[in-house]
Amino acid sequence: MSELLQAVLDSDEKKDLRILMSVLRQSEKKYLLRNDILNLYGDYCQANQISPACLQSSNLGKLIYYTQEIIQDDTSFCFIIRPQIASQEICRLNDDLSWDEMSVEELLDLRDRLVNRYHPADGDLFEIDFGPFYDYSPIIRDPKNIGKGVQFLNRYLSSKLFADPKQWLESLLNFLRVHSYAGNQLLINPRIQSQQELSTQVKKAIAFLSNYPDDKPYESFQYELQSMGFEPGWGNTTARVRETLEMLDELLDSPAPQTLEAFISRIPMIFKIVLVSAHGWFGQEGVLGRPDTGGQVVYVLDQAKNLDKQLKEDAILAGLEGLNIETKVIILTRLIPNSDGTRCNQRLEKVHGSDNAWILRVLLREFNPNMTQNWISRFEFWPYLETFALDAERELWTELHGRPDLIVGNYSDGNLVAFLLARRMKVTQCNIAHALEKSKYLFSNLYWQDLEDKYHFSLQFTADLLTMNAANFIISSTYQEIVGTNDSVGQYESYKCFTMPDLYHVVNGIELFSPKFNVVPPGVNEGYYFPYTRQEERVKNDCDRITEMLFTLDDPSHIFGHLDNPQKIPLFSMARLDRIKNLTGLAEIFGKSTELQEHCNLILVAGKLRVEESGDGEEREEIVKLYRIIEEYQLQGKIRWLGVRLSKADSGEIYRVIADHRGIFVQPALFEAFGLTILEAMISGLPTFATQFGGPLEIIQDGKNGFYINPTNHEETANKIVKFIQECQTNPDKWLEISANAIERVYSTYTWKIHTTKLLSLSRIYGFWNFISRENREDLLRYIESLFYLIYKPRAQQLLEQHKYR
Ligand code: UDP
Ligand code: LCN
Repeated sequence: MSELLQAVLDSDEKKDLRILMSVLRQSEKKYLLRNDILNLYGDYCQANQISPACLQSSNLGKLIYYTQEIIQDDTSFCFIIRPQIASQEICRLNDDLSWDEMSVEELLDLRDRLVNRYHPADGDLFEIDFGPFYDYSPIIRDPKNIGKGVQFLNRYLSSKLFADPKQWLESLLNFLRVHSYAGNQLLINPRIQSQQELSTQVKKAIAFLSNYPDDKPYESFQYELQSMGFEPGWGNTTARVRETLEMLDELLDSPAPQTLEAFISRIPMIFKIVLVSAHGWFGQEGVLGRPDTGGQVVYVLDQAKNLDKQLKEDAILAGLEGLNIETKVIILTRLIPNSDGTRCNQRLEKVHGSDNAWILRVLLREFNPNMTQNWISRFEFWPYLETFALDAERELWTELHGRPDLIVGNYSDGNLVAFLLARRMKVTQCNIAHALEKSKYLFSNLYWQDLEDKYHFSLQFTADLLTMNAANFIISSTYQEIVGTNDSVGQYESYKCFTMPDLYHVVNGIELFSPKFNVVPPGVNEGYYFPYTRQEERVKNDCDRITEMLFTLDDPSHIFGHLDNPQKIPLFSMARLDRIKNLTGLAEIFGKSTELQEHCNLILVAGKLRVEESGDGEEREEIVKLYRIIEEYQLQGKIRWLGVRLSKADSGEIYRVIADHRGIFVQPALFEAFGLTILEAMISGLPTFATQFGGPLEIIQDGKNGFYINPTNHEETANKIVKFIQECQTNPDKWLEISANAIERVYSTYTWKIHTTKLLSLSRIYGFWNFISRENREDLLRYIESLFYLIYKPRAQQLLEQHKYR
């Protein structure tokens, strides 16, 4: 029942709806998306002299505001209404203004009909439905708690412990029993056989420890504890061991969610982690900015370094030093023999600045060397993943001398490999999407057949469905990555129901209310990116070199353009040169605004300068477009375009040099899943104007520590920047204020320390959850396997056939 629609029909706005429907009938578009609907409504308001403000107040306005899509049928309209985050109503509104609810199945059929892909005579299309598999698992109720899965799970588990202590404490006891390292039993030994004994012995151990000073090392009372039933893993000092035992004591007596979380987070069960980042160029130098090679590489490397540190700290705190525990992090990626000057052809490479974090590169099997010896676009990578996972498994056993304790997948391809490995090795699986392509490309599923040659979305979306459901837990960088905002659909949400005409219908692709979702944003590498004001940490020579490179250096092989007046305010942006990043859009915004040109120069670090040097289709198109815009708006003398590969240190210094010049960072993407450059710019102290489409909405608080822009509205974006520049002219403190707030925002909310502590805590809690609910997941995993073998694999093999002839 749609209250929004009914409210219009029950009021005198019913006649307005009728008029709007006739306007809709005249529209050429049969399928209207939210932007089309708002534009059409705007035109309708103007024609009927209605104030557009009624979008918030009138019944019809509200209905329009919450309608995501309208599809025209012969005698009706289908309204897809999203009255609140993560919910959907599908209504068929007939020409006589009667209406009824439509099922998801009917909606998917209608969409197929719209693209002439509906063939009922041939029988039904295969339906994918993950819904029933979530029936047994706990579900969050309030949408605002989506993404706080672990908090919910802790509450749920502790209430179970409370309500049915006999069964749940037995599970906890069994869980404590299973931990060991290299044959050494951890936590408890067979002297403790029952819940009752556990409770008694915990109290006894606490009493025993109360006689010792807090800082007495564990080794000095290890044997006494052992005789009571306790093995290493409780802590490294009296205080730490006692604290952990007290948590358990409290949990056994009166379980509370915070105690459960704190206790499970201390269990020594994660020593070895595999991070899968399968595609592209994964390296530490000379790879950033290449096609498909951006934030994910930065994220995974920083995460690996920080996990390496944290694992070590945790093992020491748990009192395991005496066991010579080896903690290790492996980044698993592909080996690229023709490595174009990078180290991507090396099998093993140590992560700089880490103790025991490594990049392990595994060769793809040689199907057609023209493909497998070279870089392969992420859109073409699908056929190689299964054999890559099989070969990688062998190498991981060798490198780790056993199985890892956690496997984290990155991006659709890495998540598929993580799923295959986790299933085979029986390990907890975590997914990180970084960016799901489905919502980046308009109608990517409806017209998948037309896009298949270029993008192979049928493989990617199938892989996404399998892995997001298989994962024990999913980390997202923002809340809206999961379920969007009040007026936009989330990336994961877009997998809830959709059609892949002629292939399958997804009637329930993911449970958004599942506690598996957790928002854990990344941090920024504070060794490279830090405020411009920290002069003592900056190297003068580097600063001078970068200043010259940005503003004056003449190097036609890597730098295009010279500045007539290098003193103007630098408007700076840095991104891979792909369509969605929209650097060409920024050049257009700049080109169209004489005011911006009057005050600023535009400086871009992006991709390559010459089409013939690029092997990527989108990059080539963007290069051509950027030159065209420079020509069209006569931007010579006002723009510098640097096609350079920067070291991390240089990319950090670039932001600071721009800040020295009181510059501005602009991130104009048409959609940005998160946006690490925004964190980098902000921590350096740059006032940042970033796209309102995607993650930046959560990073920046508009007007306080940065600004939102709508990069599709060129005039508005230019005006917003000009307004800020004018404010800074009348009040020079304005720049300093935003700059200081930006720095504060990153340090308070986006650090790798926060990220890794949370990630490891999640891994343990989901590991515990996985342990006590394992048998319940087997049916789901079998379903997923069937989809993998019956849908994914044959399609991957078809693509491999095509690759044979390249
Ligand atoms: N980057 C770079 N050189 C370039 C382009 C990008 O060093 O020419 C780095 C940038 O500093 C950031 C990352 O690549 O660390 C891009 O991450 P972001 O999340 O902003 O975007 P993505 O490329 O992942 O979509
Ligand atoms: C991929 C993206 O597109 C960016 O928005 C993210 O910041 C990056 O991955 C790291 O997660």
